[in-house]
Amino acid sequence: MATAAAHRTAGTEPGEAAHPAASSARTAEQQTAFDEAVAADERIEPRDWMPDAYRATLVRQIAQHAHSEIIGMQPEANWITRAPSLRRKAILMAKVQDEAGHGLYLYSAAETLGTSREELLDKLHSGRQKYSSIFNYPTLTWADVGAIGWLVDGAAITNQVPLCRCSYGPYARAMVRVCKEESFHQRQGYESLLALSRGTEAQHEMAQDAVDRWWWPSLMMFGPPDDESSHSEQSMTWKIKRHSNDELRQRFVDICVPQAESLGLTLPDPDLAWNEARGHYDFGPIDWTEFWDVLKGNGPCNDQRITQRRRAHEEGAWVREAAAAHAAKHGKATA
Ligand code: BYC
Repeated sequence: MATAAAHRTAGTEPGEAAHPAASSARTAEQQTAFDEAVAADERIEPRDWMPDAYRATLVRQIAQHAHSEIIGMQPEANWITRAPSLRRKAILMAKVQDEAGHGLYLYSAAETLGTSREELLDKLHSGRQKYSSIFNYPTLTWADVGAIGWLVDGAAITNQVPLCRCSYGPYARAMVRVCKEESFHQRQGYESLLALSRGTEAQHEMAQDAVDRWWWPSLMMFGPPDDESSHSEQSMTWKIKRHSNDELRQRFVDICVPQAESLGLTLPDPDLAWNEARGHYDFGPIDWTEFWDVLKGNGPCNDQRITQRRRAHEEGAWVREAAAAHAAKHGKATA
């Protein structure tokens, strides 16, 4: 808790006059305490006072993140029934289940900001909130499951490890567990791709084709370039984000190039080259028109993903009702 905790706690003190001047002085004090806590790298907790825009930004980002986790189950679940062995099937089922768990941690984190899960899901289903662009691409072959693990989970970890130090406590803590699981996912994707790459010629080609299709969309996951990122500057001041989109994208490229070499696969970018002066790999231009188009709903699978999500929600209504009835009955019995 911050040294200035007393000022940060939300609400009016008992007996405090609701006079406009007194109230605006109190808000200024709370704002100062909030700024000091962020500057001192302390965590902001649900009961602490926070600016409305900080709360709204967190709800937007955490909701988008939670939605990505549960929509991300779809392209992978597509291959559960066709996994090439019982071992691969068991691993994939566990991974898809983990993504549902990540969604739950994140919806819970968003609920601490005073917004209900129903409201967030309603906004997802009606297109008022987004999910990650990456999940609007299809999983065409078994190798796509490996490519998602290696590249998509790899990009997710690169983005999410700094979020473990996010200024908002519940989000930061949820990220710690998510990152541990994501790093396991990344390794299993790498191992699965390696097996294909070292397999028959056809398997090697399948792995290469998957990497060719997932590479550029994975780079887009980090969001638009810094000069087009509307939220980055403010989110970095609030220490919600610790690094800019371009910084994290570069970090990811630097990690992937040697990994691709070890896999015996190539990355589909003729401009990839080590730049001694920068100490980083240079890479070619990203097709941002494609990114914005996918965000507008025109990606290959946008309609399919949201239709399937709405259907799953409707078909699961009886489970939610049964759980609520059980909780009410149990509550009565306890009383
Ligand atoms: N996709 O100002 P910017 C996973 C939007 S789950 C869609 O840079 P910000 C996994 C952005 O919302 C991966 N939209 O935004 C799951 C904004 O639009 P609005 C999900 C995007 O928030 C299952 C506009 O573009 N990870 O890995 O500062 C299986 C301007 O952008 C995207 C997270 O959600 C995108 N890629 O930065 C396997 C991580 N990028 O809202 C794996 C948490 C940008 O103004 N989120 N937009 O209409 C973040 O770190 C940040 O929100 C972002 C974007 C870096 C993604």
